Amino acid sequence: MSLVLHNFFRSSASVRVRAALNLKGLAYEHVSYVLRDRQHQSKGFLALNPQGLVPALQLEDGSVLGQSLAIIEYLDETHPEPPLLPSDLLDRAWVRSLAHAIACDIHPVNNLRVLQYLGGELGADEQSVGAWFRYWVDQGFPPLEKQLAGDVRRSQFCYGDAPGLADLCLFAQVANNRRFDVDMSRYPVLQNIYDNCLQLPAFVDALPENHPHAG
Ligand SMILES: N[C@@H](CCC(=O)N[C@@H](CS)C(=O)NCC(=O)O)C(=O)O
Repeated sequence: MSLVLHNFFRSSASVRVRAALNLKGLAYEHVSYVLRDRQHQSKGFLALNPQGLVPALQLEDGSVLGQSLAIIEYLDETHPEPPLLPSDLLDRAWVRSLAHAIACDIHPVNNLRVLQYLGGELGADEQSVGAWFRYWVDQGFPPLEKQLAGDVRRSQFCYGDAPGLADLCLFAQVANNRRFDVDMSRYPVLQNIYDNCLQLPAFVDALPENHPHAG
């Protein structure tokens, strides 16, 4: 059995894992879920991943892993080349801290179920939902921009000249920002890292619009 990625084309947590699999050169199959149709809440998917969130990666032995960062770190530990985290322990923690600033502090408040709750139960109109999304990005991105602008370890990517865990999270977030008209001119360092990711097929192939089941 090959690797199977349960995912949704537009999901940014899925984009992170797709790019990681691509960087590692690992082949995988897609099973796609349309989140707006609540396919990720189906009995079948909940049996695989009781958290009911995508992505989930089904391994060769049939076991299933949820949570994109756990999946990426598992892939990095089982397929160490190219590494997605630095070898130095302090630098590893630094890269994780950048990744978590996005994956733990920005992404969760802008997740589909949060936006749906705002637009549904709380009656927010489309404009307000967009403003909410931008507000939380604009809370999280300025400190990230400042941290990376002042860090000598940054080069083409968040850490050095090869992409890693933090770039996967940044790339997915910036790609998602496009849907909500986030003003990226405020974040030249982050935009530059995103642009550098776009030079690599591993990232381009992971974009929502290049997903085999996009639409
Ligand atoms: N912390 C999780 C987040 C996963 C997550 O929230 N995925 C979103 C798509 S990006 C999802 O499944 N949303 C479904 C929903 O909001 O109902 C991870 O990193 O994998």
